[in-house]
Amino acid sequence: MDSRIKEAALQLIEASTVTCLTGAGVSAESGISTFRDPQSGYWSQFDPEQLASQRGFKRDPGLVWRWYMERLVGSTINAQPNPGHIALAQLQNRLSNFTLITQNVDNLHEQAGSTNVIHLHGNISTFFCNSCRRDHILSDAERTDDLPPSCHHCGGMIRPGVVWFGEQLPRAEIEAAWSAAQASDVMLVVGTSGIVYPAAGLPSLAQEFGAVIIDINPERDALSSMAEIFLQGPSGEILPQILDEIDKINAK
Ligand code: BJW
Ligand code: ZN
Repeated sequence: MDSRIKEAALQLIEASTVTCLTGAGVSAESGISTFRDPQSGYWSQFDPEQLASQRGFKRDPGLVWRWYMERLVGSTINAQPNPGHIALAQLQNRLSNFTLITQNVDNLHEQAGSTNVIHLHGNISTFFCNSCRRDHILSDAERTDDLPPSCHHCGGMIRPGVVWFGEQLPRAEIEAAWSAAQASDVMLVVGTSGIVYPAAGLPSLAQEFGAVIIDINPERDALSSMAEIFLQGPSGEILPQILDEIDKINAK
């Protein structure tokens, strides 16, 4: 493993443009459940279509609302950035042209100090009306309600500012992510199962355009097989080791 950490550090230092794509796994060590882990993942308790889709929201708005409010408290009030988030924020200062793209709806990258983060799937702390799409500021009382609040303008249901299955990703974010992937010399992929498109297509796009893929994940999967460097383990342990190695090389 040591030699692969060194190899990853060297690739990152030598790259002119580095892009990082993160998924739920980077926040797992902050106590936020991933989506597809069989023991603790959200999808082990619920059908994704039932919760993260228009159809699911219309069928049972209360269930979807309570699920998001529980996750809002878990990810914004109770969770802190872990050493993986902190190392990524430090990498931004060490490497040239570093772009961080996340599928996560928490704000832990920003809390760790990362800036200009591209959020492909939105943000769980923002809200808008599912009918007229106007923004909504959530009150404390609304957060603890069993049903979604009503829009002050049209009476429609308020929903979290996240991207559900079947919905378009925000155009500016996906275009920025696409450009960053195509320009990358190295793409660091951290804690994602690589199942959900279009985000899952970014590593292969970067590779087609010549990028070296470094994948960090405790589990082997399709992404680890296509990666030039696979670092098996939790990102909260591996990313700080890469950062240390970069600092050692730079100090020589
Ligand atoms: C660790 C760790 C540790 C654990 N350290 N790692 C092409 C082919 C097939 C289907 C499609 C396609 N293109 C589009 C689709 C349909 C669909 C899709 O992809 N479906 C697939 C399931 C097959 N995509 C969409 O619908 C997207 N929209 C779209 O494409 O629109 C196009 C359109 C065109 C025309 C009209 C209309 C639309 C939208 C996708 C939105 C995804 N939304 C969610 C919910 C967001 C809100 C919320 O948070 O509730 O986003 S789903 C969920 O999955 C969430 C995540 O961001 C996303 C990705 O999950 P992620 O991050 O990879 O998590 P996990 O749990 O899967 O993996 C965690 C990983 O961490 C694992 O590998 C662990 O091993 C690892 N790990 N501990 C490091 N300590
Ligand atoms: Zn409205």
